[in-house]
Amino acid sequence: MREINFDGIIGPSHNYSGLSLGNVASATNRGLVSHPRAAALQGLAKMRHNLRLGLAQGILLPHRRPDRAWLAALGTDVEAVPASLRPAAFSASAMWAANAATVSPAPDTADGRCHLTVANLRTMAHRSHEAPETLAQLRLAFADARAFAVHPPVPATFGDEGAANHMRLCPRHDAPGVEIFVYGRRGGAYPVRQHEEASRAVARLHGLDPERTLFVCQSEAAIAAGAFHNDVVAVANETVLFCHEQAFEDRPGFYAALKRLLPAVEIVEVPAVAVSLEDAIRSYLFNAQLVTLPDGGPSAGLGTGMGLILPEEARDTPSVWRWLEALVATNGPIRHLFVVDVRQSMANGGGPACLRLRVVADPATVDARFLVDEAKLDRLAAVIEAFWPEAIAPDDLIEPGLWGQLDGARATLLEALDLAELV
Ligand code: SUG
Repeated sequence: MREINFDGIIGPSHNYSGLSLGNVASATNRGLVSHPRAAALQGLAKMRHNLRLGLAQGILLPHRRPDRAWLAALGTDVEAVPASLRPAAFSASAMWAANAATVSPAPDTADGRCHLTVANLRTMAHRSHEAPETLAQLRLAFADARAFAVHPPVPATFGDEGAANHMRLCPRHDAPGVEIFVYGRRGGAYPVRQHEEASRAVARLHGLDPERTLFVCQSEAAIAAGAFHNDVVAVANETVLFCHEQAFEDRPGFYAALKRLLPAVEIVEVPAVAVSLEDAIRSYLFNAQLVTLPDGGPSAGLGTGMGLILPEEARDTPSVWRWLEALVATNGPIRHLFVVDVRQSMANGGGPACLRLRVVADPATVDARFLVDEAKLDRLAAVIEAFWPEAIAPDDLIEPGLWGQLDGARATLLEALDLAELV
């Protein structure tokens, strides 16, 4: 059993429509010309980087965009859709796989299976229609019912944003852990996306031990500063919680509960005097992938310990980079910094960790079509090079020629993966 990161392949309709209120990057970059081909290749390069560290890598596929079924349910179609709805029907937001589902690995659950609950993403219109396709993909990838249980979304009355608001701490990935659900109550001028009732429902559906499950309120200050998901201000891996001082509403209460449940926990907290919430959000310091480097794997020369896979924006933000360099010099649990270029996704508020869904499982129990090695990444890159649009300006979304190109690009990718049944 090991951790597998399933990255969302960035779809051919990737564009900047400024759809996410409370997501500073999405609002700031509204109307810019996007580069879907470069975006998807950046995503593949991150996967390749992580494979070369010896990590296990999987993929999730772009959804059908424009989403004609969603438009039909709204009484319209791609020709007649009002301008107010059009960008939502075209969004490539399924790329942010951390919002696909919440995952509880087998060692934590009552029936000893890995449970996944698809997120309803009901707060943002453009994300609210991801769930049916996500469910179809997860049912295929995790079809082995002895190893997995895949649940449909909880009722949309209660907003659920998936793994972006969930953390797991454990002695080792394959040992029972403590699962932490982070919900919001207030967000200043911004919407709260994760509802406490949704978190509690997911924990029940997954058969988690109430004694080893925490429900923690995200701080209003963090949401109001632009941390629309908890994974913008905190990330956990095995025994390490890496977070901003202002991430949680009741910080002492949460830390005390966590230390009681997992005495080995190491809390690496970044003080606001060193890195302001604003710098943390601009740089996506906490949206790094915090990973355990495999013993004896390709990364063996680096020694042991954990590494952070950070966006370039973290290196470009002086307060953040200073703090990180001091962190790795202390020889604590986090020893390595890796920088990847995911600027196209970052400009919509999605960093390295947003792009991946973590699943702890035996890779042999996963449908192999959803797992990648470098040769498969080469094949995917060739399809993207040939079929993904080079650039999209928001006004291009009205062009019928683009719609056909988007359908064809996705169909070609699915065929290359032997996943035509998803077309
Ligand atoms: O839901 N951006 C996404 C970013 C999701 C990041 N995921 C995590 N933090 N796990 C969102 O706000 C912007 C799309 C646009 O504006 O066109 C967007 O949906």
